[in-house]
Amino acid sequence: MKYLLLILSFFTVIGLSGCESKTHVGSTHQNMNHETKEKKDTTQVSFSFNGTPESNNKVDLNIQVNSLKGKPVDQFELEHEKLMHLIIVSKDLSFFDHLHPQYKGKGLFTVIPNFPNGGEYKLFTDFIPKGSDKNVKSKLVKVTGQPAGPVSLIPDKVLTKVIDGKEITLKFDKLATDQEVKMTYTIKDAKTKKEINDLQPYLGAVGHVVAISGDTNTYLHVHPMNEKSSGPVAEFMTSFPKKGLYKIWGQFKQNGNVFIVPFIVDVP
Ligand SMILES: [Cu+2]
Repeated sequence: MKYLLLILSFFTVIGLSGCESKTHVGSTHQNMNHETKEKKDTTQVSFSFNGTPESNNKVDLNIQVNSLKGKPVDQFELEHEKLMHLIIVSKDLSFFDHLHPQYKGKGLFTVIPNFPNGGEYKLFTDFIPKGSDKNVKSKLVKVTGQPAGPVSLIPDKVLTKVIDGKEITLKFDKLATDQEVKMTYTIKDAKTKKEINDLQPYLGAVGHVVAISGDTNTYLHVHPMNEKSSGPVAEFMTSFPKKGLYKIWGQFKQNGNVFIVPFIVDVP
């Protein structure tokens, strides 16, 4: 066990020195060609519902985290104020939710997700078992109920949006795969165009960003470089492992309200 921990901490050091950014790459593909950035998963996770998941019907979701040998993992480290983060998206990425399941002990987390429609959803969970590295696990689930009309993924021509009275602009220093890409959000008041500088920490940082590829196989959970900022700028570094469409959700907080800013980009 000691040796395993030694090996794991060795990988952690390598992982951090090889990649300065706070990007976490997870993928449902086992044979990704990104071993250098891919963190080693040390757990197996099972997702189960107490009943049939159905739109607009409350059913508990259980997420059980076990070691690779099948024993419950019972200690976790806080990651941005929470023991577990759960991202739920519809298969077409039109729906997004970010939840924090409650820890019940012995590796079991529970949460009541809200599925607005029937159809397929992908769940992504990330967590850090104590003494280990960040693990990312995902699961595709079918939800019964009236399906929503399909929404196709069309890249935004202009990366500026007005949400909750705020005008948010996203800029990339470049859009390319396999290299560090800097993403800069600038947030202004939509009416007065004044820069907003009273953003509140959301989960201990100025903002959070999740990016998911159009095929839902790639999941990036990115934390800001300027965590302590209160606006108007929030900067993130990430790396897109493959080309194609991504939907990117930025989450920020002002006046006690979290607002979500979605953009769709095509990474050449
Ligand atoms: Cu979270």
